[in-house]
Amino acid sequence: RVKQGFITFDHVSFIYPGTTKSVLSNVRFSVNPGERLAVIGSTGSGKTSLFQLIPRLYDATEGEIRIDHRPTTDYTLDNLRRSIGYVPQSPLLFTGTVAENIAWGKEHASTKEIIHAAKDAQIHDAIMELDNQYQTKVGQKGVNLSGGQKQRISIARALIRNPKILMLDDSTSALDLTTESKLLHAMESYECTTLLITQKISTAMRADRILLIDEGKVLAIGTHEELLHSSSLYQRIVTS
Ligand code: DCP
Ligand code: MG
Repeated sequence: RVKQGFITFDHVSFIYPGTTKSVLSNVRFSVNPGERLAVIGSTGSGKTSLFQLIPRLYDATEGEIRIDHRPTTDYTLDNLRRSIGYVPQSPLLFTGTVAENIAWGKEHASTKEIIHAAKDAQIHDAIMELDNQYQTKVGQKGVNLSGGQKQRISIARALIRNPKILMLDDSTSALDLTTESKLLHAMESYECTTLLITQKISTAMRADRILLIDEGKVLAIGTHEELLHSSSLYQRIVTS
């Protein structure tokens, strides 16, 4: 099958509705089908905002975003979002069981698929330690889970839909290095285009390429080696 998930940002600028500050300015880059791109940049640089434009949680103020050569505005929102597995920076679980939270958004998910996604997301073992395992109630009225556990349930929720594009917003920040490594390895079998925002250079280095953004502008995109040679900010981040 032809790999899908080609993403293009074509001169994209963005201002939040009702504000005047330009959060993204003239952003342009492409991500190849099946490529893994790490997005790095300091706090407030616009990483989450950039992510939110892809499933059209907001629309670009100027420019165009295309997926597989079609503007995102040409897709129905339903079709667009169905093809994207988006794990937000602070994922929300709804009141329901762990299994329901993982299966959310996928019709007729089988127990086997739920467990498979949970294993890949490195959350299966923790679920098995809960009182009622996959039937444990979570969300506002359920057991308290750690931020990292919620992130991994949210990752399982994204993986189970076998998305064309997988987007992780700082989703591995709470994980220890071994668990993160296992997760990134498991994700490789999904063949989706992956965008991951991370604070950790060691994580970014595992991607095919790195996008460095600063104050809403793309400063550099390339491999770790390329950025070391081309970007003084990147050099500073790596050596700090
Ligand atoms: N912003 C805004 N309105 C919102 C969200 C953000 O005006 N609803 C502003 C705050 C920042 C800028 O947009 O000045 C970029 O915010 P992002 O959340 O996109 O920044 P990051 O994701 O890069 O920051 P962090 O690393 O802290 O998550
Ligand atoms: Mg953010």
